[in-house]
Amino acid sequence: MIHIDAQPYGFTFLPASTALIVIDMQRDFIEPGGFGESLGNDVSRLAAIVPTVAALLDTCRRHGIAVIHTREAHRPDLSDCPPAKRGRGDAALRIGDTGPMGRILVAGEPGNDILPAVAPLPGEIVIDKPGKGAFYATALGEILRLKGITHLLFAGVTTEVCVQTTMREANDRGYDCLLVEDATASYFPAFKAAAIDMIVAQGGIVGWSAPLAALTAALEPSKANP
Ligand code: TIU
Repeated sequence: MIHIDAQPYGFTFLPASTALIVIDMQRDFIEPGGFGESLGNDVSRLAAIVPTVAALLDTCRRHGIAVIHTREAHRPDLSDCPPAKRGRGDAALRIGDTGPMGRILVAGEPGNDILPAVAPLPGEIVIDKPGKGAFYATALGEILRLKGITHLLFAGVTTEVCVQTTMREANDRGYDCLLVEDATASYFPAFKAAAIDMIVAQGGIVGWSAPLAALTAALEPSKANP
């Protein structure tokens, strides 16, 4: 058993029954010209976590923790994009419109790719999801069940939208969930802080939170205490 020093109390898991879910580390959210910027956000803040997510991926891969990536991605014909989602707000570029990185939030377009620094390795599962939560209208639940996964680690963007929505979906499905707090980011720092507070409040009503260093110290104690 691995024990992580976490909020609101220790998080205990077995690597063989744990998966890392990396949420939506896509150009559409992290680079100018994509969906995130079309919503009026300053996307520069999100790029800061890329090295931490890359280090988290490396740690999990070396310790036999399954890695699953998600992308917020719609079919080219937008048949899986509710009109209410496409119509929300007053964006100049909407989902499906053509921007500098191709069609906004559409599968297969350059902007929909995961950033090379945190790209999936061959054999790692990639879930395309039409919603904010990764369980809605995807095979994620079935894939986790078949793999015998009971514990989930979360990273990616944005903390209070797709990451928190997926953690809440997972929590209701009976998974123990830990947010790697420096491997997630929001366009709004106050929202990230509030999301973490909400997750760990009330004895971990949604789950746990800890920095990557706490996970690394637990998995590689000899490196933490040379
Ligand atoms: N807008 C925003 O903060 N996020 C999203 O629309 N999707 C994800 O969080 N991936």
